[in-house]
This record gives sequence, C-alpha cells and structure tokens, in this order.
Amino acid sequence: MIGHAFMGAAHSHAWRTAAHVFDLPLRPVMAVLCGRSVTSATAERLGWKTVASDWQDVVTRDDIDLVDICVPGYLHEPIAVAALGAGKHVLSEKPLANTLAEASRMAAAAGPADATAMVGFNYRRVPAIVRARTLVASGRIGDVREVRASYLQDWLAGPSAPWTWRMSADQAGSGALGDIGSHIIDLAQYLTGSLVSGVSAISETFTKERPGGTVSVDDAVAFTARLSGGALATFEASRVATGRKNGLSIELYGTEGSLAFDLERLNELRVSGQRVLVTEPDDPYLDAWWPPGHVLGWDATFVHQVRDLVTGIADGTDPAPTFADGLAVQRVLDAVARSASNEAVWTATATS
Ligand code: SOE
Repeated sequence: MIGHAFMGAAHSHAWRTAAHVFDLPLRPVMAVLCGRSVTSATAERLGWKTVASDWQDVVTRDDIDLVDICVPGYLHEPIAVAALGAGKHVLSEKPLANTLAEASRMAAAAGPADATAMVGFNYRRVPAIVRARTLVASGRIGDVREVRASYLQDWLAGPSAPWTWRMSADQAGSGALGDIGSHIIDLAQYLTGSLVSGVSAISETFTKERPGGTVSVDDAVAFTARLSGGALATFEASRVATGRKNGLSIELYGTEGSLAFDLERLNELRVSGQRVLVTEPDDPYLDAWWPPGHVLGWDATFVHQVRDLVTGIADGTDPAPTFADGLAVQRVLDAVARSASNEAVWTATATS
C-alpha cells in the first residue's frame, strides 16, 4: 500500500479484517507499507510487515501482487500505470485521477492488462446501496425521473482550518467536487445504470488563504444534470456545510416509487417512504456479518471492497467500479469544472 494517512488507515483496517469476516478465495498478505516518511511503528500499528520509502521500487517487486494507492490524486496515474505495466493488480483511491487525460491513460493501461484494476468508490459497497441498485434494475420504482444527491461536510467551514494537499489544485485536481462530489456522481450513475450526459454548474472558494497555504480548489459546488436514461438530477458537494460531518444523501424518484438513502443511517433504505432495515442474511454481504439488526458502520464498506477485489482477482474478472467506471466519473468532474468556470452561460436575474 502506498500512503498511510486517513484512507491508508481505512484500507489497512479492511485488509486486516476481510479474511476474518469473509471466506476469501485468496488470503491477502500485508507485505509493505510505503511512504516518504512512514515509520515501522506506523506500519506495525496498521498491520503491515515492512516499510519502504520509494513507490517505484515497490511496484515492481516480485513479492508484490497488488498495489493499493492511497496517496494524493496527482500520484494516482504514475503509480497505477507503472504497477499495471509490471503486471500488478491495482486498487486506486477516488477520484481516479486529477484530470481527464490522466484518467484516460489509466483506463487505457487497465483495459488490456491481465491484472485487475478497481477504483475505490466504497459507497457502492453499502448493502442498502446494492439493494437499491437491484430494486432499480428490477423496475421496482419504474422509470427514474429525478435524482437528488448531496454530500455535505464542514471540516473547512472555519477559516482557521489548516491548508492540506486537498486544497491544492495541483495535488488534488479539485476540492469538494472531486473529493466527495465524485462519490455521488458515481452513485447516481451506478444506481440508475445511466450516465450523466450534461451539466450546468456553479462553485465557490469562500476561504482563499488558510494557515499554511493558498486554496486553489472549490469549497463547494452545485450542479444540475441530465442523465442518459432521461432523468433530471441535482448534485451538491460542500466541505463548508456547517454542522454536517459526513452527510451523503441520494434520492431517486421513479414513475412507480422512490428510494432514499442517507449515509448517517447506512443500514436503512427508504422505499417509497417506508423505512427498510437492510441487515437480513440475504442482503448483500450480510450473511458473513452479524444477526439481523446488528448494524454495520462506514468501515465495513472498505472490507466489502477488499472482498470484491480479491474475489475478482481469483476469478480473473475486473470487479466494478473499474477504471472505466472511474473514467466515466472523471468525464463528469471535467464537465462540471468547465461549466463552473464558464460565466457566459450564467443567467442573471433582472435587477428591477
Ligand atoms: C474527506 O473529505 C473524505 O475522507 C473523502 O476523501 C472520502 O472519500 C469520504 O468518504 C469521506 O471524506
């Protein structure tokens, strides 16, 4: 695994746990934790056997079969392309890349490779989300007419929150848009089985200077969209939504019914207004966990991600979301950024 911050810790937990919960066809061995300043103590705490400081050395090593990329976005492409070129399986954190060109090159490298490549849109692994996808695909809510999606956090609401790489366009590509907007774009496309075909966006950087650096990405973005299946959609992503910690919500309205999901109640799905607890043994992933009603948490999504990735490697298949799915999200991120920067299409209201 390259990287060892927040996502590195979440992925490490999943690599440690998956084989204890699921009957995996292959047993992951957590061989090397790689980072410029990683210590043996960190590696030991997270469950890794050894440490390395140079990703170029790690991705070609004979004793490495899979590379898990948990570093800032600008490093996704070089690491993934090198690892796939060396025949390694790859799991890359989201969004797939910082730019459409980088994401295209990653998808092109993954396409012909024998290795498996997956992008870490972990919310596809919430049992209630998988159940929602099954309900939409079976026609339970009819034709989807409207999608409402929002992802709201507040860790940048105050101007004193320190600058990090996530506030740098060079390192992160974009702000709330790529970091958390990418999740709801992926979910909307996954749940409806259609693609975003066009957008109209606005975005803002409310705090331009922070302790430690200049902010070159958006704090918040909102956009309307059309989906290829005919639905209208609205999306909001914010890291300055005061009081909201990790509020991801997505609602689908169809001709026959509706579905609503809220990450803060991740074991539940609202089906045409009725609350359904998604913790039965026949619900996705649940047979391996606890008895009905013994709810799961955010960390389980990463455990499920490892389970599906390892199963895909054993089967020789690319489990979704593939790099092609990551590229499909990147096309939307690119369109939103272009739309938000294009004041020409902005319609001002009359002043009198
Ligand atoms: C930070 O905004 C973050 O950790 C995202 O990067 C994750 O993808 C999201 O799941 C939680 O918030």
